[in-house]
Amino acid sequence: MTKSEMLFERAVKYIPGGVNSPVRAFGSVGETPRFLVSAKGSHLTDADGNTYLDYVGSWGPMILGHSHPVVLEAVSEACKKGLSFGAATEAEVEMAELISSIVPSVEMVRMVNSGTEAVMSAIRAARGFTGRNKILKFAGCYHGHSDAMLVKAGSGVMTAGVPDSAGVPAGCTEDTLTASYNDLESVEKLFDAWGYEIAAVIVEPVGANMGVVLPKEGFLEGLRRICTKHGSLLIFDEVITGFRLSLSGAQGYYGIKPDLTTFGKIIGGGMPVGAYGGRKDVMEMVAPKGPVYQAGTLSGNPVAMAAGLAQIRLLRDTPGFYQELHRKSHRLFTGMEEILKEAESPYQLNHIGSLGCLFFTEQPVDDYASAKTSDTEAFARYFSHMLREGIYLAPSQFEAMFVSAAITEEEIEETLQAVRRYFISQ
Ligand code: KE4
Repeated sequence: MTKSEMLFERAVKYIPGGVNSPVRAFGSVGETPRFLVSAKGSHLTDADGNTYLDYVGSWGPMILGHSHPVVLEAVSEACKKGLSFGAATEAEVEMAELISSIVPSVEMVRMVNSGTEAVMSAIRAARGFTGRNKILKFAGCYHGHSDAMLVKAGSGVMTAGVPDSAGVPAGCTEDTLTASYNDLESVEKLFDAWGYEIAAVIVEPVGANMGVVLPKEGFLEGLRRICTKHGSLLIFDEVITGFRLSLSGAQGYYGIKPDLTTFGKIIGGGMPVGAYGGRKDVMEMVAPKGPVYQAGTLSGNPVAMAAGLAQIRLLRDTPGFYQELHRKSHRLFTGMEEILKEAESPYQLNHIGSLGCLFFTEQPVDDYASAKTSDTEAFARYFSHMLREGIYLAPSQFEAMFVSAAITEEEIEETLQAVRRYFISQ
């Protein structure tokens, strides 16, 4: 038995499914989860000493690569002053000022501890501000695991093939409306029926939890127009795209101004951090300023702030960071497309910036229904091949490849050779 197998055997006795988050279980790819022991730059090392090129990056946070010395130093210095105070600190002010200076739509921001918490709180603020209850989401988008969002959710919910979750009373989801991604008509229909009862529309501006699905021309602009017309708030869930698609996320990339934005992952530099923010008039509804209650013992934790501040400042201050990241990512994804073409493979590759997804389906993927036509068994075979080639991909068809700045040109070529060995010299 490998050490990972032994550890997994122990883990399943005390942790549901042996993991602390379902997508890590490798369930849909029929492999034993690799128990990792360390990570540096673009590389992971597992308990058996195997090393991998990392295209998961802890599901997004590690955009700089792992164990960046500047981030580690910042965390180490913060630790020496104490781990948590449960009181106001300068670091939280610096983080709020930094986010507001980078993301123009964010006039005020509240730190929380996860993307789930950010979304849950943003929705509460939207309902408190508008006095309305309905929330419109899109099938295949994943916004964390708060009850109201577990309706046709993506990510691990989609991987498990369970459209919704057990344990969520109908009362928690009866105000959640679901439309089809990239289908403005499906949104208009729901607004025709519920218009002035809809508090907010929440959307991943680039879908990355049903695999990667890009917004069609006019889709995001249409959501902005419809929300403004009905006095509903537009919430961009930028937990994945935030600080990744550009320094100011998808909203900066596409030039759309949401009313609220949720953040996670990159904002914490690898530590547990989420945030929600946006219009001042909405955010001033949040306690203790306003009547919308939200709180958290470790919100704005000084060590987590140190990691997040160090990472975001590096993203802001490194000349040409995004151009270089996108240039390398483009080489990877277009190289994969060339291999698929040479192999006369019908599979689809969606990509934007440093996000990409190879769908094992013959039809273009632009929403939940088309993503679901993917052959997850075929994906599992590809996943296992790449794992044996030392390439660590997300263990699900319905997740993204996350390219980090630490990946080198040579490592991209190595990756393309591994893809080639799968599709051409099979
Ligand atoms: P967390 O609560 O996992 O920090 O964030 C929830 C969340 C919210 N919004 C978006 C757009 C997200 O992608 C996520 C979490 N993403 C998944 C990966 N697809 C996290 C991985 C996991 O669940 O372990």
